[in-house]
Amino acid sequence: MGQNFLRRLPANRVASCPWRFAMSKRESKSFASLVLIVLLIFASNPSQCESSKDDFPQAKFEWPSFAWMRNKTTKGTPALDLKNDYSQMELANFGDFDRHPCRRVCQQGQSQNCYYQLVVHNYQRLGPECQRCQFDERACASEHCIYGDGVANPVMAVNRMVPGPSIELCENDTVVVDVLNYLSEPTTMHWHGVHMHRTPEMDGAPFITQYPLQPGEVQRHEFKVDRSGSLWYHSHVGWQRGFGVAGAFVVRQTSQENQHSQLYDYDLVEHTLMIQDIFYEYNLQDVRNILVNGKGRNHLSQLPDNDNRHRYERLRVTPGYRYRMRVILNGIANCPVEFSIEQHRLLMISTDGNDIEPVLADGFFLTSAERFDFVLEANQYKKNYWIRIKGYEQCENRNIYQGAVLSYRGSARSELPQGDILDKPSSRAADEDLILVNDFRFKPANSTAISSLRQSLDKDNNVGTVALRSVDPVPWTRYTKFLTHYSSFGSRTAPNGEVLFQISDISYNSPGISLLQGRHLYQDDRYFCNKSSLAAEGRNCERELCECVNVMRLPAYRPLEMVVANYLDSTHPFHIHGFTFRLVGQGVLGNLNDLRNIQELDRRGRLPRLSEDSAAVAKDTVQIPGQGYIIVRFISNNPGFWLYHCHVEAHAVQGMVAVLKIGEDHQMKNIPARVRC
Ligand SMILES: *[C@@H]1O[C@H](CO)[C@@H](O)[C@H](O)[C@H]1NC(C)=O
Ligand SMILES: *[C@@H]1O[C@H](CO)[C@@H](O)[C@H](O)[C@H]1NC(C)=O
Ligand SMILES: *[C@@H]1O[C@H](CO)[C@@H](O)[C@H](O)[C@H]1NC(C)=O
Ligand SMILES: [Cu+2]
Repeated sequence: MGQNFLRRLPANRVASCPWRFAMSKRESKSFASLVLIVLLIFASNPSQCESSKDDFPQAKFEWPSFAWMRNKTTKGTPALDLKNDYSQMELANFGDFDRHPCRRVCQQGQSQNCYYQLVVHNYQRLGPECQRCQFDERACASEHCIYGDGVANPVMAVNRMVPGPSIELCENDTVVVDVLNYLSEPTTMHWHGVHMHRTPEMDGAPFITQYPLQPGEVQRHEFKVDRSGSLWYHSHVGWQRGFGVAGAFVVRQTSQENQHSQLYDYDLVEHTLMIQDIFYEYNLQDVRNILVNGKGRNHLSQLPDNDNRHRYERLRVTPGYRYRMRVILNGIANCPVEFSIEQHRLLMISTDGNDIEPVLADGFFLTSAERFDFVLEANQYKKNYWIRIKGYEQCENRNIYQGAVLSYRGSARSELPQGDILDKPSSRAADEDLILVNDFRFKPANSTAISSLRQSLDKDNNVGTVALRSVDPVPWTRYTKFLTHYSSFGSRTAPNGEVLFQISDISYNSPGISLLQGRHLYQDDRYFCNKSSLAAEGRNCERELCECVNVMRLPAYRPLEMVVANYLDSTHPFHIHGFTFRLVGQGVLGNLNDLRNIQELDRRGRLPRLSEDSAAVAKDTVQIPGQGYIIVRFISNNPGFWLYHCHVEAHAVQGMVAVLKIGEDHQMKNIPARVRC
């Protein structure tokens, strides 16, 4: 690509820096001094002098430099002597938010401004703070101990926690979060599930809605939380959320507005479970364990699951009460999980922060980035019970599972449940009769059955995602005309043998100019690509490897429909930023490998949609079954550049990413044109 995609750039800039130009000297100077001022504020805090360097263990891991996107690598030298600087910081800066004033019972008309500081930094599991935890479970609660599974490993922590501290607030609050980058590589923070209406520049997508935050820099995020539910925050750069940069972001409603408030007695932050699959050291491709709120069974040992040398997360409940629990999967590998609790049924009430008609289930599945909330009724004997998490696909190949403990008040406090985590439920119905929600295991395609929506789940009892119903009707009628866009998830082997992942036969390459900030500086037609624009240039992306800035331009304020086909055998979690969509179709097609075939099937009515009188489930992340498809609908009322990608990290980093450009430049929020090298 030459320079001809640039649009009327000031000549001095073009000359000094072809297309990834630096901030002007003045800009960068004032930016640097801002950072300096912030750091000085920390440094000038008198109490910091009392915390000696010993408070902060020196990480013993040497951080290599990663390719964090296909054409971006991390910088070798941090801007500051970070180890030194952050050991000087006051410990209070590393707090959780348990006593934050915004953590409160939500009341009508009492929205607040909520300030948080998130320090993102290199750290480790089983550091010196944890030494006694190996021998004494109570010591695990010691401040800043990240026990993990008892295997020392490098992590990237938020305020010395993995997962990071939970942020809890009320709908309509205004959030101000300062993110301080004490990593040795760039970062950004994404607020998964927040639509960022009016603040698209806060979405945290690197080179899409902002430039990454360099080591030593601070970024202030300020936005209104105009919705409720179990949301979360996570880094959107490379593998950082795999190293731990993620946390819960729970937005509550007033009890009058909460349609499910009658269904439970308690909604406690300690009942939020963030599940994450982990790798060891820097072997990013090799999944080694699953952790629940950063803890879990050590799979390297041969000890039985209920050996008291393992450290599990414990959820305490009092008999006779009903609890709302929130489960978030910060999935890194291709490792969907099945969640259930021994001897208990779960009343499923919400997914991805969107309330659903309650479904009583024995368990549910999650693919990466999905969330489910359920109500647990503490109606069993006062004992300890296993919360069971079974991994599938890559995790199943390595027999990886995990547990946590549901502990009734009145049972022995530190005891573990009897038996193994994945033991079959003893007193309950046969396996066949269990009801599992959000099952991803579809039967192989049967072309004669394609036109039935209820087809093809592994077990007839199970409830597929598309069978869930929202508590809110869809915002359209049977007369609404949708503009349909077809795309596909697939993979391709590059000439050098590397496996790349693709959307619509294109592997995404990150641009050099941030699309939102620089949109007046380039010409769309020259800067963006899509399959048809490449075809017009004579390239056939079905045969050769196409890599570019894959942008789909779609109109704003229109009913849009996306049909996304999955050419691969395994399920992939599809996520779009900026919108919550309704899932109106999901199924298996078989090996079709070509969008033209899918369009043809659709033309012949073989990809059915739910009718408008069914309140299709609202989600922001949904699995596309292996060799299957999904159909989602939304009103494109949020102009901007919104990432659209697979939430499996290895796939996203290897190109399974595209951008939705919703609306025209002039319809988007005015943001100072900005370029930066
Ligand atoms: C938030 O704002 C919306 C729209 O103004 C309003 O309907 C809703 O009641 C508010 N919620 C709370 C908790 O104040
Ligand atoms: C395919 O589906 C049809 C209709 O539902 C059914 O009659 C047939 O037995 C199925 N074939 C297979 C191989 O499952
Ligand atoms: C694909 O690119 C062409 C040429 O730049 C453009 O006219 C068209 O709108 C693009 N299609 C989509 C869906 O963005
Ligand atoms: Cu994927």
